[in-house]
Amino acid sequence: MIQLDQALVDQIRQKIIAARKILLISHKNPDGDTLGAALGMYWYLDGLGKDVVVGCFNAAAESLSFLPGADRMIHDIDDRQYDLVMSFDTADPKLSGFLTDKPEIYSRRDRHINIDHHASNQMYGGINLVVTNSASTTQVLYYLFTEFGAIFTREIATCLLTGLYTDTGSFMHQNTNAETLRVGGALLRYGADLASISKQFFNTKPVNQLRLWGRVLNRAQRTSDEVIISAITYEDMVELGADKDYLSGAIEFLKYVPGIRYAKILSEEEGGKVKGSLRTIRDDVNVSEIASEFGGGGHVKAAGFTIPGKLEREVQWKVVE
Ligand SMILES: [Mn+2]
Repeated sequence: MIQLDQALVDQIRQKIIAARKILLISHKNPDGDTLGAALGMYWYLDGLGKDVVVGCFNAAAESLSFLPGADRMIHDIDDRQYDLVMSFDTADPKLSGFLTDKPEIYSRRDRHINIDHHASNQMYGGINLVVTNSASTTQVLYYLFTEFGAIFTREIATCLLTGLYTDTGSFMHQNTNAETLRVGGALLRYGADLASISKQFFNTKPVNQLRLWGRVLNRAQRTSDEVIISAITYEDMVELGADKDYLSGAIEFLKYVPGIRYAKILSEEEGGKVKGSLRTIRDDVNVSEIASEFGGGGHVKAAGFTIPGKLEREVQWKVVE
C-alpha cells in the first residue's frame, strides 16, 4: 500500500473544489498511461459537474481509441480560459509539445498540478504529486481518488487499468508487484474492461506491424559490450506504411536475451531525428542514466532519448550527424 502525502492530497482537493474550467494535458504521442490518467481524471471531474477538457498535442493512436472519452480530446488549446491545469505522466514540460507555443501553461505555476511517477520529473507544477514507486500515473490516481472517496465508475476503472496495464507491459515488467496486482484487482472489481484492454494492447497487431517487428528481430546484433541493438530506418517505416507507435513492444523481445546488459532500438524519425529506446531486466544497470547521456531520461529499467541525426549502417548501427 502506497500512502500519498496528505498535505498534497488536501491541496489538490482544494484546487479542484475552487476550479470552474479545468484543462487536463496528456503528453505528446500519448500512451496508455498519460491518456488513461487524463481521461480517468476527466470522468471523475465530469462526475463532479466540472467544465473539463482533455488536451493533447497530437492525436492518439488507433489502439487507444477504445478508451472512454478518447473521441473528446482536443488539440487546439486556448489555455487562457482555464483556472486549473493538470499534467499527467509528463516528466518535463517539453514532452507535452505545448511548451514553445503556449509557455503560459507552465509559467503560471499557481494553477498547475503535475501528477506523475517518473523519477526524472522536473517538479514544474505549483503542486507536484510525483510518486516514483507507482508503476503508472494511473496508479497514483487510484490512490488519489481513493483518498477523495470517489465513486469508481466503469469508465474511470477502465482508464486507470489501461495505464497500469500498459506501463507494466501487461503485468510482465519488473515494476509489477503485489501492490500493482492489488490495485489492478480493485479496478477490475470496479468494472474495468480488461478484455478490451488486453485485446487492444496485446493481441491486436496489423500485419505491417508484425513485418516491422520482423525487421527489428532480424537485425538484432549483440555488441562486444553485451548490448543487444537493432535499428529501423525511416525508409522501413515508409515502405511498411508503419505508424510511429508500431515499434512499441518490439524491444520487449530483445531485453530477455540471456547475458546482455540492456537492449537498444534506434529508429529514425521524420525531420532528421533518431529515437533511442532502452530496456533492461537487470538490477545493476540503470538505462535512465544511459539515456540521460543523450539528453533523454525515463525509468531505471525503461528509458529513451531523441537526438538529431540519421542512421547509417557500418559494422554496427550508429548515429551520425
Ligand atoms: Mn507512465
